[in-house]
Amino acid sequence: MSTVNPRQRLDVLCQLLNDYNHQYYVLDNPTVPDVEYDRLMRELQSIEHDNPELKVATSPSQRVGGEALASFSQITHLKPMLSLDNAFSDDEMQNFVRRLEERTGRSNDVFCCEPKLDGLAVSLLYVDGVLTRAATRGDGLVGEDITQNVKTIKAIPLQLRGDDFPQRIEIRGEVFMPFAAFNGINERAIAHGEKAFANPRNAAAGSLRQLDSKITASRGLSFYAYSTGVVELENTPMSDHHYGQLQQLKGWGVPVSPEVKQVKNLADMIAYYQDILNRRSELAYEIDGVVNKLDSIQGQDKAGFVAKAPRWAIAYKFPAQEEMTTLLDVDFQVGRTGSITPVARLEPVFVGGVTVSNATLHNKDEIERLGVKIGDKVIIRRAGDVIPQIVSAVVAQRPNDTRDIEFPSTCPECDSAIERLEGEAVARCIGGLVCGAQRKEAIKHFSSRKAFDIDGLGDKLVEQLVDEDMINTPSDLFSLTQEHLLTLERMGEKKAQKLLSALEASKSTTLAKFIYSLGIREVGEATASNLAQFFKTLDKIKAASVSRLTDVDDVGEIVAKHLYYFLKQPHNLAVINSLIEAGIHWSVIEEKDASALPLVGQTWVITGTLHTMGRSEAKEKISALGAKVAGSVSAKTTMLVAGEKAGSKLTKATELGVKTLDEDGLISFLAQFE
Ligand code: I6G
Repeated sequence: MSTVNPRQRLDVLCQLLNDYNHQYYVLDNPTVPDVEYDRLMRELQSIEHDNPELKVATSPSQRVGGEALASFSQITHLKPMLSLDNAFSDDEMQNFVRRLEERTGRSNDVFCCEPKLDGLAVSLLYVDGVLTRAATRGDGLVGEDITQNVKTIKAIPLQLRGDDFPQRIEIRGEVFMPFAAFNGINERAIAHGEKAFANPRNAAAGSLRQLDSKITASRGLSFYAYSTGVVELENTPMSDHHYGQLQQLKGWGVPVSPEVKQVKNLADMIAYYQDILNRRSELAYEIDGVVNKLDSIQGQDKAGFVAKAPRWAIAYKFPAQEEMTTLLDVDFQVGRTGSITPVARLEPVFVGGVTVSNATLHNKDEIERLGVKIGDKVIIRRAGDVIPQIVSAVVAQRPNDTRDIEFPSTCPECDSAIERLEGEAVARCIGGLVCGAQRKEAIKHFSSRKAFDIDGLGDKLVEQLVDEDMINTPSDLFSLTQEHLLTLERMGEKKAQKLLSALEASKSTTLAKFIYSLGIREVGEATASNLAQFFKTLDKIKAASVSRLTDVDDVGEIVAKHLYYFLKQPHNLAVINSLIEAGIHWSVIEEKDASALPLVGQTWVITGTLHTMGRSEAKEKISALGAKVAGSVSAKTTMLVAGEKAGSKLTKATELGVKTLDEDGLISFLAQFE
């Protein structure tokens, strides 16, 4: 039997874990799934636990955090950490270039541009390649010692790579929290009735300033370097250009933004700003502008500094994404599943390029957390495509005549009771289909594109039909006649005929779409498709127990219970039966030898717009080849189909190293099986 030498195994593990981090954070090319990284980390920790004398300061096990501190000590920066001047228009950028040229007497200089991350500036000191000290910016002269916390950030190397780095080098950059980590933390906080972070910057700051570094370790922080501070060169000359220095940092294993670009002149800087602004919502992290720097270090020295900012750099800021306005009122909306959502009605305000007059207040806990009252001045925030949020109430400017927000005790639509189950943040109307709002939402969902896709049946028409008592359930749609429709306002013969034809055409569907269209809680497209593939018939799904339902991919205990109870309710069964009586049908799913299908065992995800076949068709084709089609990207995803305007899923897939196919790629891929 061969015995593994712990020293040798420890070296191998350290090397592997450092390489995996480097591939992920610096080369943007992950090679192993998280589970494998975690397994190797546990093995390393176990060897270090049994052989404490082998543990070194640069061990990747430092990433998990250590003993909590009583307080942070202070660190005086070796060189002040400056701030940046801002520009808010092309004219201000033009002034920046003009002043710079006047000052340096140089023209035709190259600039270096990169996104301005909305995080926290930190200074990292490496001595002989080892991360020795890390500090916050503080007031620019004195910061806090956050070495233990920074060591938990996987993007930051504990040891520089190669052997040509300076003996002492201070690296400066931004610690930030990617949206994926931010959303996860906030979703968990809200679900547990805890305080959510207002934005990724606050979340990054709160996570970095934790006395217990284990908390920092759990927060998914990341880092990009943007400059050097003090450098003691020894025999390693740093590049005489900023861009070149960033490439050197990258070579030593320090992550640098992949968006860094050298440009020739003012027009290029403005074009760069526009390009990044256009792609802002595709980035995996929050930015608030771009930073432009004179690329030549000699030129920078000539330009010098004014007050606390360099004359050779400027932040060209994006239009504000936060604005102040007044909370006029709060309405309570009832969703398809009875969820009651407070919606803030606001004095219209222009934020980040659009006029906002509504914002979500999520739930009762959130209203209490914000301590907001009707009539208050509030700060509104809009980030990417996220629904506008109220960040805070401006209590200092509270008028005398504000009113408390009263959460209703009965449904504002149907007066049924409202219940809030234990452990849930959401309150719900228990009225089911008795509730007009739920009826409307259920029918809108039923006729939506991914469900029955009924052309000409828009939200307004559904509301009209329900308000006129012409339909109560989705199955009533199929009893509509030309005479009924013609009694509606703004309904002509042609329009009525078109709608009736669309209803007729929609009768031929698939079992997956049928299940999805029923609007069962937590049963999205992917789950509906998995259920159809697994059970093959509706009768088998109806007969399945909760435990049998959990045998289906993606179906956990909660989803199984929602399904089970939905399919036991007599009024739901009545709707299903009348739909089938109205002629809804789907083709029989054949019992194929599933193990013989080419994509069996694979998990695919589809995102973005697919112009040729549409997402539903793509999904059916991929499922028919044996793959599971899931709704979210994880390390287990085999392939991401990324159509046009693919957003966060594509970013995540890239981060995780998941393979991707664009629409053309998918079409050629599927062609081989036709
Ligand atoms: O606060 C900053 C953010 C980004 C910076 C900065 C930066 O470069 C991309 N660069 C400098 C030189 C300074 N602050 C002082």
